[in-house]
Amino acid sequence: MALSLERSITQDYVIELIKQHKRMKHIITILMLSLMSLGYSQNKNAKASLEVDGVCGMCKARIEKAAIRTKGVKSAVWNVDTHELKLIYDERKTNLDSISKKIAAVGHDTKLYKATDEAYNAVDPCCKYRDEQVVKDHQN
Ligand SMILES: [Cu+2]
Repeated sequence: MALSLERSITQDYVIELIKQHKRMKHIITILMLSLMSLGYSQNKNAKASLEVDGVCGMCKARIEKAAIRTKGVKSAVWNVDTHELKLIYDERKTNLDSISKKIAAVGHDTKLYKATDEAYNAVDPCCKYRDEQVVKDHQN
């Protein structure tokens, strides 16, 4: 009597363990699948370009520094003639919106965000890209 009771407890326990094991396998499969789909949809080295206003080498340094300091940005190269900022960034960590905000915060207008007057006023006099005369001075 005692023996058969013991056996059935052990059997129940084993059955429960197997059930749990199956459930765990199921959960792990779902987790793996969702992680894989995340990995496919989010690029670690996404490439994009963003229009950023500026006029000179100092602007270039300021724009690129602000972009690079944004977490997830791996490369930032701004072209003074085309105003194009070429970016390589980790999509899991940042996006164009966040990068644009960081650049606007140091005084440079982007296609997505305009710098506040306060931020714009803080840039050096030679960098006043909203001033037509300053822009002209840089064209020769
Ligand atoms: Cu400048």
